[in-house]
Amino acid sequence: MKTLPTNQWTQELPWIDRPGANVRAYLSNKKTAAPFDVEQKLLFWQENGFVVFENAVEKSLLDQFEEEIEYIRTHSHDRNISIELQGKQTYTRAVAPDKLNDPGVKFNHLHTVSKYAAQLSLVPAVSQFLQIVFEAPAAVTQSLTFWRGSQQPIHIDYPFVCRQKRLAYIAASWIPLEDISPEAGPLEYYPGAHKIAISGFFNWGNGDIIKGADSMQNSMEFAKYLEERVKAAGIVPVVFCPRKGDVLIWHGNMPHAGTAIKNPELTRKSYVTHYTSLADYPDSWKIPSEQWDHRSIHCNGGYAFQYPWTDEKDALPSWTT
Ligand SMILES: O=C(O)CCC(=O)C(=O)O
Repeated sequence: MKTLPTNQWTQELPWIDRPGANVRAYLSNKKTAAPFDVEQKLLFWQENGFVVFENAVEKSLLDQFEEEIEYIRTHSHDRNISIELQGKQTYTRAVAPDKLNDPGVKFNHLHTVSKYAAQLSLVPAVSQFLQIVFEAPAAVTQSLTFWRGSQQPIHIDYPFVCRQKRLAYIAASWIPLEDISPEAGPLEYYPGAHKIAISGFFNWGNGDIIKGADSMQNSMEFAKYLEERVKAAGIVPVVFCPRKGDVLIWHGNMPHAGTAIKNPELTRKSYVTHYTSLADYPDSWKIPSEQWDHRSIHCNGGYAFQYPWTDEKDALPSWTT
């Protein structure tokens, strides 16, 4: 049997994932000022592959972000914002305005056009926590805004989100824009399953651990593989029903899924960000440093950049005023 080239993942791990990593010893040599118990959070992350910060996101920022989404809906043809509608990638200008009221609509990469979105990606708890994990500032690679539960099958992010220079330098945050009902198709995740001994490596075909356009295996086969792995390890998922103001951060190798929507009347408004470290941000996505002032957000130690292909005319009022 062919051995998978898993060193893409294992060769350059964040310090906390390296074999024998000792959080207490690591911290004894570092100055880490953060408004949370760094040691407790890091130990929990190392063991479980996620952390939750309660009441860590300003509600006024969440409200401003929601108002800006309302602005997109009412000015949908003024700007070309990337969206997903009924599973298809498209743009606001390409669809009839009333389609944007479809609760299934998903907004892509609002952190590149909305300052509120970028600030949500970089709330203090997340930026500061990831800076310690990555030993470098966190940099946003992508974001997704959901109005309803995704009902996505179980998956791990890195086979899909893999443009960062060192594959294992990846994490995500999940911010509810409202209190999440158990009936609304909440997110679920599998504590401890981020460990390679549990997740293993899925072979997408030809020994590849990343999904490509020509992969021989598909996402459903990946889901089946992960379901078997977590079941064999006796891991049961935690269904995440946070309150507005909370934030979850998960490890790049953490299996997670969108659960079934039990009440289709309910929204499940949420904002997801994927990160790498500034050192691992893809070169081809970089904008010239002289443009950083007006095309990036730097807050709480983290960075969110417009993409080089972002048309500045698409930026929303929060970005331009
Ligand atoms: O929010 C969800 O239901 C799933 C989000 C997700 O899986 C992701 O963005 O990687």
